Amino acid sequence: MPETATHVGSGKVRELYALDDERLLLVASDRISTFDVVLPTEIPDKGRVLTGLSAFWFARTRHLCPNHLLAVRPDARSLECRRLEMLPIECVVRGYLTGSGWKDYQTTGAVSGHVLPEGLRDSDRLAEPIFTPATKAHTGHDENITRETAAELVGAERFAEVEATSLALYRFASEYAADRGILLADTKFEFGVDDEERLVLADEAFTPDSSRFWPADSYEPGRPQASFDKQFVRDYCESLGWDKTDPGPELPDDVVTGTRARYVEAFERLTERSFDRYLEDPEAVLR
Ligand code: Q0Z
Repeated sequence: MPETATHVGSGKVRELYALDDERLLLVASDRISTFDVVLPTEIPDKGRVLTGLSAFWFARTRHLCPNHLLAVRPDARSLECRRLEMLPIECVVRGYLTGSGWKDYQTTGAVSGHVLPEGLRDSDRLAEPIFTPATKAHTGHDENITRETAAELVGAERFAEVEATSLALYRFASEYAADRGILLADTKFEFGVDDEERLVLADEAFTPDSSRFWPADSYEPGRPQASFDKQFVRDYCESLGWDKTDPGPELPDDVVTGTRARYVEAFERLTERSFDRYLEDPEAVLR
């Protein structure tokens, strides 16, 4: 009998289904967002690239933290996962100062309570990666919170554990990616807790939707960096003078093709596997 999946949630570009009491199905669509708006044009295989990358990183970081991954489905865009009790914070690690971290630093000299040296520029590399937790906003933007506030939300002991684990995961993946020409400027994790109270990495891991991917060869601090995956889309949207409110513009074929190629390039550089091979045998990315 074919199993039934109950829709339980939607992200901007992903869907979540319950398979049973213990298992979820996380499905990555080919939708793309820019300037916080989901565009009407899809990028073919984007969801498969993100699912494959996430699965790859879950497999390769198991020595640092257990994770929720149970299986990659044959469609190459769906992950079967263990259902967990999720922690109510976003766990962000920043190795470079940009985005909301750069914004907070300019206003206050600090990010999530980490007081940083004076004189830093947009996109500067930090001397050490910092853990900058954020709230889970259901509407609008996540807001950076202090480590103290995060510790109140999850408990001091659990906080110490998610901070240390997040930093270890970031150090591992950012070093690996940098060796392959991709800077992971920052990344966002979500953790859950299993029925034995063990901390488990959940959601997605080191995808271009949960991390900033920058091409290492054009990195130049002092300005915003080109995005490894979305830069053609951003440049095209900027060229239109679109006001960045919904609905966004349709993308022309050359922007779609170029963007798909960048996603596939990120997959192939990081996994050192052919993307076509991934589509033929998705679970091979775990080995
Ligand atoms: C993840 C999300 C998405 C909408 C809940 N293993 C898990 N156990 C329990 N809950 C979750 C997970 Cl991953 C969980 N989200 C984020 C993902 C669509 C929301 F694809 N929400």
